[in-house]
Amino acid sequence: MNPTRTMLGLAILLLTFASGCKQDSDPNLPYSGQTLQVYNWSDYIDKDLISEFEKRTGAKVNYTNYSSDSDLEGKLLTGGGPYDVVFPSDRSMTLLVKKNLLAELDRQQLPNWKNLDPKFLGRRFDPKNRVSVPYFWGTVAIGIRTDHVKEPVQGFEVLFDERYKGRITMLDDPEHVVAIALLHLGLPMNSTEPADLAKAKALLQKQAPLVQAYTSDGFKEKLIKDEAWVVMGWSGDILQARDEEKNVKAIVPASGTLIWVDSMAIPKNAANPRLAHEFINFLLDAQISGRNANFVKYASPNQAARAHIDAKFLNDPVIYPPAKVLERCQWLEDRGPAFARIEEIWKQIRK
Ligand code: N2P
Repeated sequence: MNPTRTMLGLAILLLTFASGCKQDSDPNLPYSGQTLQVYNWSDYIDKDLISEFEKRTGAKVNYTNYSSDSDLEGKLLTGGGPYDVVFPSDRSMTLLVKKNLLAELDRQQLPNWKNLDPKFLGRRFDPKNRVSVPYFWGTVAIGIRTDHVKEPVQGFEVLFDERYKGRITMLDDPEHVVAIALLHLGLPMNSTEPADLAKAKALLQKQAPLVQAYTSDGFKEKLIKDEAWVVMGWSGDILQARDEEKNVKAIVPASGTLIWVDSMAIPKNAANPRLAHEFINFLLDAQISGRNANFVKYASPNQAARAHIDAKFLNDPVIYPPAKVLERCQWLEDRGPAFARIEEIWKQIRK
């Protein structure tokens, strides 16, 4: 065998090996070689923060997304993942607490807890915050393309306007869609009364031919690309679209809408709860949390982060609606077995 060629082969092998090693984290970092499984809503973090966390800790973050409460609930109820950190909505929290699927938090490992605004602690779904840490809050809002929708939009009426046939998108979420139909009809948003639900169903069935898509993670792109002109979406995602396309406008109906808060939580079957605490604590850091809020454009429950949030966002009524609008907003409740009635409506609309 030609010795020069053997040497060359060896050198290439060594180089490949060395460059492979370079990608590994510094072994002196505290979590080097460990992996964190994070399962979050789509478009709901400044991705740079993930690499920042990896750089600081040496851990590798395996970051995956979902786009509805039921995706997350389905995974956790069947032992999926396992995930180390998840982001349930207030409505999901009720179920996950009831099913005892979340791990008790260790506040000793969360020194940045002190940054949280007490107003957002002690919610009904977890009165002592044993298992949940507030992440962001927001509303269900309307996004429009002002280059197509010329008349003033007050509230949800535009979602049912025949002129926008084929250009309307709704969230892919039975509870949210039925709630908004009830609100639009002036009925109690959490009603399970068969008569109220029948009216909501009739309205949504009439609307169905106008709807281009039921999507919870696609409306942002559709607005930007001018495929959709009227969307029912999450407030921050619509603002993310507005950032990229000046013809996008976000509207929070002055008559009130659905308000929500999402939490960070650690599932009971998490493989690395210690690193999960580290990640949650990192996201609670005032500066990190401020950076994150500037990116996602949702409202922050982190008081200390406010110093790092751009004034234009703190003063944006779509992100922080004025008190008189907030007092007209409502939280989604766990309807228990009556949820079946909502699922039944959904089946009819989506058939
Ligand atoms: C983020 C969606 C926010 C989730 N893209 C609403 N709970």
